[in-house]
Amino acid sequence: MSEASGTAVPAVGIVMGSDSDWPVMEAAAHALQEFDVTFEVDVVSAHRMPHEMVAYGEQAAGRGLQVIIAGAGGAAHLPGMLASVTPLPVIGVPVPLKYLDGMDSLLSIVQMPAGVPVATVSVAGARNAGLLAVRILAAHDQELQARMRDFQASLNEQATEKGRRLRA
Ligand code: RP5
Repeated sequence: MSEASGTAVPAVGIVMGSDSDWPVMEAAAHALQEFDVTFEVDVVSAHRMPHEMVAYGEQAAGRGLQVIIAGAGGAAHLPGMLASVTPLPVIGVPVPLKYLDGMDSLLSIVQMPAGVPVATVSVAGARNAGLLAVRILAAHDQELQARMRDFQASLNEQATEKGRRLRA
């Protein structure tokens, strides 16, 4: 799945350690689609294809990507290792596996050493990863920022309506 059209460079790179992460990670893609943000999707395993992983991170900014969303489960080193070789913002998504309820993934991603930040979302929080990427891009895109404000207003309306129903 890729929204990148022709030779145009997408704004966001969504990568994951395995295709088994996709059922969690596709929510990031859907969030980006809602805002018409272009993206690419790939498997870049930190442990099974380390050289390709480093190459992806080293080339990302030069290719024109602006944000990387990286998801992995278990010993989830992909987001942190990408952050170590790219100047781009990296958003980490802890993918829950069969054991430990995603705590292993969460702690592997969130406990980064000072100087190498990864913006870690909640366990299986790929939708928020996509929305955070939109916000980062919107900092220098007034039209995108306006759409984010509209989205936030819609959340407010939905929450307000829930209270209205409860009170009725
Ligand atoms: C991690 O190992 C991947 O990110 C995935 O969450 C996990 C299991 O991978 P598979 O064995 O399903 O390919 O690196």
